[in-house]
Amino acid sequence: EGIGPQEYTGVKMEVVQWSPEAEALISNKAGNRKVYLVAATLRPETMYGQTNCFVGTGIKYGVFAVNDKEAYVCTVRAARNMAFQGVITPRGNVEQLAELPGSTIVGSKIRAPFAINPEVYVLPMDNVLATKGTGVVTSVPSDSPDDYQTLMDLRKKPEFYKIDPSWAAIDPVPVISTPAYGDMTAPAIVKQLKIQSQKDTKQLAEAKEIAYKEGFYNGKMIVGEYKGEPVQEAKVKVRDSMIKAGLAFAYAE
Ligand code: A2H
Repeated sequence: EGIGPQEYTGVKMEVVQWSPEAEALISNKAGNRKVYLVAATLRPETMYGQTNCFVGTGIKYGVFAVNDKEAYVCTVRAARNMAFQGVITPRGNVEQLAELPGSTIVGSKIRAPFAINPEVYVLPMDNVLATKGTGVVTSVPSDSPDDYQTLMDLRKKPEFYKIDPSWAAIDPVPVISTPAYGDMTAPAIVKQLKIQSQKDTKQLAEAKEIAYKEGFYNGKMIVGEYKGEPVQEAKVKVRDSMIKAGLAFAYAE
């Protein structure tokens, strides 16, 4: 994280089926709008490998009107940024339709754009920051050490995390091949650094750094429209293609 704004991709994940708790809170408040969870990512080229999505159970989310047809689920902080960036109209104005504690969103089913597994579940992650991005993190366990370790924690202790084991059943999907770690970069680094849980935040920060550099400088796409191309080139192409398809937008902070 350097100086100056971070250029994220806002990934639109349409809600296919709300959890009963979220359904009760929203009832008909979004009207006829399609509702999307919006995840902020720095690695749009990995979206083929989404296996689930993460929220913080202690974070407060809102459902915000984008226009007459769409609404986004994110933190109020992110919605305000989006309004000032012209993503939400009218510019500068935020209309909150409903409020959802993160814990109520867990168990909802969403459509993950470009993913090889098109429908995935929302799961809890301890280390989601309310102060970064949208507060929604899409999970790519093949290439993100945090995502991989959290998925393993959830599979180990589903009762503790209050989830149905079937929500965490999708396995990591190979998306990028790196010379040093093969086609499962994040799991290989997690193993190498002997990371045991998502609470190992110091080692996970190191793993994230290694995975990011290896993927960006040496990675090659092994799936999708840009299969065979270096990550450095595919990154912007996948992003542009998602934006063109109406499945993503530029988001900075
Ligand atoms: B990345 P930076 Cl495959 N709290 O997307 C915690 N983490 C968050 C977050 C929040 N509120 N909002 C976004 N993030 C995650 C994909 C990915 C990401 C891969 C590999 C590495 C990676 C799939 N998860 O991030 O602090 C999001 O996860 C490591 C750079 O702004 C987002 O990109 O640098 C990244 O952290 C943004 O982190």
